[in-house]
Amino acid sequence: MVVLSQPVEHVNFPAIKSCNGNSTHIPVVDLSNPDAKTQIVNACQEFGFFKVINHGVPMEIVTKLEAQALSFFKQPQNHKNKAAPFGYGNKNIGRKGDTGWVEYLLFGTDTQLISQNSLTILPNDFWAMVNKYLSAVKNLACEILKLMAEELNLQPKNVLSRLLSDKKSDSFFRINHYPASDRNELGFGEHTDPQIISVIRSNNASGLEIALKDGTWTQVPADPSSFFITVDDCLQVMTNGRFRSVKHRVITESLKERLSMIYFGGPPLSEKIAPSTSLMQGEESLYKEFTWGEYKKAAFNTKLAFNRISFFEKS
Ligand code: GA4
Repeated sequence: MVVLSQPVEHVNFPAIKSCNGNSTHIPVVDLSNPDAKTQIVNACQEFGFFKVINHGVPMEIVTKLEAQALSFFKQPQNHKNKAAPFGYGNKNIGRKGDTGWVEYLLFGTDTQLISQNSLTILPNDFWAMVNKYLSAVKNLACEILKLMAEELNLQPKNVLSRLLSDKKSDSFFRINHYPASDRNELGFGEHTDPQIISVIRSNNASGLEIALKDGTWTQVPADPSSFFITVDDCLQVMTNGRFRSVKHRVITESLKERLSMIYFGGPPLSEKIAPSTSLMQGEESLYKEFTWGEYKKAAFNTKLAFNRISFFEKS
């Protein structure tokens, strides 16, 4: 008999069909390969998504943080609810009524204030590990953005990575826990991420699916030792549509709990986002210029599945 760690409440959760069996080859970028930058750009154009191996992030940090997160999610519901002011959420996503078979912790990457105030619920050890993890994945994201800029001939080389390494970078971190269930569940509905790039790491439970260029969905096989990268809305705009912000969703594998940790690399709020002039070479800009603050405000007031880039497309 399988004992589920969470009470099963299926109210308002319709049965869901995953794209089972439909799996395409997901591009893999080996960061130790001298061709990595070409592989990255090709993957961003074709898929807006790729897996990274030989990434240099110590697995010890990853597994320790994962264990701490799981021990938090195993706490009684009334204890976890006390973490709501510090980013805990259960089944509700965003402000517009979206729901999913997921509980999560979501906070800005500047964790100093929140960690000081939440110590009775989320211990010091947890925050120390979050900070180690964030510094490692931010470095990884910056390395990838540098390689991208190099391959696209953008100057200076840090033109993309500086947006994340800036002290004022508005980046987020999310730990999603999808409890085991007796059936497949819609864990996190289809959406694109609004930021520049996101770095995803999950345990050995599959569930992540991405939409291909032709609109069909494909499963992403789990690989706990690798990271997955998504191209987000701002990067689609900065490349004038060369890169695609990838639509993705999570449909849980039944009977296996899934834990994923996602770093959303965003620019400072005042940063102007527009297609890079050196990429345009005579072509028309597809988008109106905006600041990340303006985009974020508009984006966070939409339903999850909404095409947010459409607000800023030139007609
Ligand atoms: C999707 C990517 C990140 O998880 C997130 C999400 C955010 C939230 O959970 O508050 C949003 C969603 C995400 C985009 C549209 C709005 C805002 C939920 C939602 C319905 C943290 C983010 O940056 O944008």
